[in-house]
Amino acid sequence: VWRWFVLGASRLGFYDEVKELEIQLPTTKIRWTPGKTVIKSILRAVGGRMPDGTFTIPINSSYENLIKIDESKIVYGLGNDGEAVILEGHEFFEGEASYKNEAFNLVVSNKIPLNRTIKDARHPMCSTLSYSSYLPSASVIIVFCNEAWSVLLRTIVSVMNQTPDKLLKEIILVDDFSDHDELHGKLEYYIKTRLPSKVKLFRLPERRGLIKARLAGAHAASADVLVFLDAHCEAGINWLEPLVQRILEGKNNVVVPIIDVIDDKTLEYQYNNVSYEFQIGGFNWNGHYTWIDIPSKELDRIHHSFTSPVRSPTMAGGLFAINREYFWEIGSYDKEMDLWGGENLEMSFRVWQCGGHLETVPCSRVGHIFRTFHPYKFPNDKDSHGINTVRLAEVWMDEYKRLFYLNRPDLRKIEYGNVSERLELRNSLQCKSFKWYLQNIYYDKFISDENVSAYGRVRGNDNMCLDNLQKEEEQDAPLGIYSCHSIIVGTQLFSLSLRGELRREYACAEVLDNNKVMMYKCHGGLNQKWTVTRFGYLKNVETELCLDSANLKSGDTLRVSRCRKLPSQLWKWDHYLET
Ligand code: LR7
Ligand code: MN
Repeated sequence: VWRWFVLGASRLGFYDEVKELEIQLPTTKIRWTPGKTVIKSILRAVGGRMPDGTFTIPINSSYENLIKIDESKIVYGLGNDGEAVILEGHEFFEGEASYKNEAFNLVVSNKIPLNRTIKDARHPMCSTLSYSSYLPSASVIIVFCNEAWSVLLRTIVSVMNQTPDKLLKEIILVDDFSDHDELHGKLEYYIKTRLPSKVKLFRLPERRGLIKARLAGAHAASADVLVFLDAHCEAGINWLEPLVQRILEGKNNVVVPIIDVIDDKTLEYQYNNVSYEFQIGGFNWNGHYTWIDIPSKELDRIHHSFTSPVRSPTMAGGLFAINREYFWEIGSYDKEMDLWGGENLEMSFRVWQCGGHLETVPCSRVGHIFRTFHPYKFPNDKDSHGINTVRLAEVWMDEYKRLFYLNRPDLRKIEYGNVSERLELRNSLQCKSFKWYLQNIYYDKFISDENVSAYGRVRGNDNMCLDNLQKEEEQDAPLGIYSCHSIIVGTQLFSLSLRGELRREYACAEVLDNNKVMMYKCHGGLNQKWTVTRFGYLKNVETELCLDSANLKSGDTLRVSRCRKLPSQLWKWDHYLET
């Protein structure tokens, strides 16, 4: 039981064994119920700890005081130019502890001024571009759920500082039912006293997820263009102009900035100022977004320019700009999608298939704190990403949804609601097929069961199958062996391409000097070529050795050895295709 002593508040006096406490301060109302530690931290911040374990709060505590306390933690100039901040002493440990709640170092963020400077991360050619004098205006929409104060505020302040006043019609904040206390009265107070009136705050009456929150923001918005940002971003130099310029050039251009990394531990603004190379959006057949290199055909199309918009098969989802009318015409979002995930691929496929363009605009850059976990809860542990992805697969992927389900057999029978409205939308917009999208937009995407001679599980001796051993696809990982699963699951899905690759989505099997077999990024080299012989061998063309499971147990790495008709060298695929 905590005991609270409120200085100067004779009306409240000294409490012992408090079950519930409500303190009415001049501008604030603090409610505390046992077990609610958030409030304790506010009291601790405002008041001081007494030797007997009680706390004191000066009665004139107010949002103003709370904000003054925040401001007193800021170190002028710290983190300027996007530089890394490294903590020492007790702050180091506090920072580490904050990471566990926020998925980034909040102590660092609290010390960095909200208006810190960042370097110009753009390619030097970008500063030679000029933009129309009739650029469309923007409503910047930022949704948040339990976002940390200083990071949310820095996002807002950086947008205001980096955007010409004339172009920035409004900043629309949508609170997705946060329960952090400081995001309530204190936020309203801050907006009223510190920010211009074009910053508007809306609140959802219940937790609805980022998709519905963005829809609410879009409904409230009135500028020519909608710009969506996550609530932990920092805008770069001239970030908005090239985005809205591109939308001025074509109403159906949906555009994304280069998303730079703000380091989650030091808040360093990181960018590549050597080659200025960047990646664009792809997807994995398991339904997840991924970064991919720009295909050489696309680089040729833009004549290897550093400033031209690059066609992107998909977008990450959090940071993009779209003409406001076009947003509604093209079907906004699937409003049945819950919480988090999938809406970015849904919009990407929809935009391309229904006649729009999705592009990365390299002269626009925005930093984003990439977090390694979600600092908010998913009610009932709902797999919203999985379910949302099923919805988009059912609506947009046609027969190619088979590859998604092949990788996610667990989602085959999941309850995903009704998609008839979205199918009607697809119909009324007369959108093209997913096959068209794969042939014309994501033309270098590997399709596990097309242009292959075999695919599925690759079964060897003793019911053992080839397996990626859960090692991440894009990393160099061993080709493993594991007991065959009863159905094809992602880790055991392999293809033998017509080019002779023994491969998965990105990685191809190749032989090392020590005869071990590793999965490396496919490069078309001879050591990644394999043939299937009449007996069922998998023979590596360069070494003329055969894949062999002799003396291996579940979880081991495969090897090759001299081909000699051993049972451990025979491999049977689930499916063989006519070639
Ligand atoms: O239930 C929620 N309600 C919310 O309001 C969950 C989240 N949110 C808010 C949250 O506070 C944040 O401002 O929504 C925003 C995005 O959530 P994040 O930051 O937890 O998402 P993310 O950055 O991990 O994930 C990416 O994919 C998401 C899929 O639904 C969204 O599209 C995110 O906007 C998107 N972020 C980016 O594209 C930034 C680049 C990262 C990458 C790749
Ligand atoms: Mn994010």
